[in-house]
Parts: sequence; C-alpha cells; structure tokens
Amino acid sequence: MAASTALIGVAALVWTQLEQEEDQEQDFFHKLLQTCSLDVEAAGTVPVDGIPGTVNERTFIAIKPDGVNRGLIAEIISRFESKGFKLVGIKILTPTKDFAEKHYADLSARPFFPGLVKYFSSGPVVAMVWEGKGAILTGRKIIGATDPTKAEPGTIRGDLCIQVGRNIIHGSDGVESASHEIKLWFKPEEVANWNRSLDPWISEAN
Ligand code: DAT
Ligand code: MG
Repeated sequence: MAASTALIGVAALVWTQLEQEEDQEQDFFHKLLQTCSLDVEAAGTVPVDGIPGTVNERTFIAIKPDGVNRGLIAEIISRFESKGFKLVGIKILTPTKDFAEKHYADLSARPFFPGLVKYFSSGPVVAMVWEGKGAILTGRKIIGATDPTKAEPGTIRGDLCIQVGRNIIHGSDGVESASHEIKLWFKPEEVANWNRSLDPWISEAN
C-alpha cells in the first residue's frame, strides 16, 4: 500500500515537472514570436536603400562577369552570409554598355574607363543587396583593396584574383554610393524586407 502511494507521488511529481517544462517551452516560443512580430513591423518600414548606422544598413554588391564565369558565386555569397549579413536582393543580368557607363559614371574621365565598361558589360553580373550593421564599410573590408596585388589575404580579392582589370567583385564605397547604386539596380519591390529566424542571434544588442 505504502509503495503504491509512493509511486503515485513520484508520478505526480514527474507530471508537474513536465507541465512546468512545457510552460517554460511555451513561454520561450511566445517570447520568440513576440520578437519576430516586432521585427516584422520594423522590417516593413525599412526603405529600399536601408537605414545607415543601424542593423538595417544596406550595401550594393555585384559579382562581375569574371567572378560569375569562374564559378565563384557561391564562394562570394557565402562570405557575406557567414559574416552574418542578410541577403535582401539578388538577380543575375548582363548589363548593357549604357547601364555599365551609368554604374561607373564617376570614373568616366579615367583612361581605363572604356575597358572597364566593356568588361563589366561582357557577361552576367550577380547584383545583390546585403543588409546588416556596418554592411557598407565591412562589405568593403570583406572585398579587399581595388588592386588584388595589394589586397590582404583573407579578403575576396586577396584570395581569389590577381589583376585589377579582373577583380571579380564590386561593392559600394559609402552611404551615398550605396543608396545611389541600390536604387539604380533594384526596384523597391525587388528588395525583400524579411525576418530571419537567426536575426536575434546575430543582430541583437545587450
Ligand atoms: P573599387 O572597385 O575598389 O571600388 P574603383 O571604384 O576605384 O575601385 O574602380 C572601379 C573599378 O575600376 C575597379 O574595381 C577596377 C577598375 N579600375 C580601377 N582602377 C583601375 C586601374 N588603375 N586600371 C584598370 N582598372 C582599374
Ligand atoms: Mg568603387
């Protein structure tokens, strides 16, 4: 008799414990959902060119025709993705000569301009918008110096190319160029304001 009472007691204890754990689990998921729904509201208000200085800073990154032809799309995307940046826009297209001239308009007086435009419009480019804290400046650091012979190992240009005229990737160099380039390449509806379930693990401040 005493043994069965004890057994019932243990069962009741285990049951209470399980219920408590379930409550804790529900509480955790409730909090997670709350976080996500707050983010949904925030994401909905982000302008196409992002909000510089915040977790919604955005930059324009393009894999040039040599990078695409050399099969480096996945390698390049993975460096931005692994860092923690969020892909909010991507498409592949071959720029026309006119469009290439527009993209590089600030370099039109440079002697290498005609060759640059020819190269940039010679094949498909993977155009992207990446989002995250420090995306513009950190994006430039991930890419490395313009001349691959001067780019540090560990950077994309430092690891994957050797010639300035075939330096495989473009990245906006400041807040103004990021805004200009994102708007030049992407319509607002081509950029996705989305919540990544990992966002709190990557972007939340303490
Ligand atoms: P970045 O691409 O690092 O922003 P940039 O804006 O000064 O560099 O120049 C744009 C591109 O023009 C660059 O990626 C490669 C080409 N370029 C720059 N300087 C060059 C040079 N001296 N000779 C040949 N191509 C050059
Ligand atoms: Mg530049």
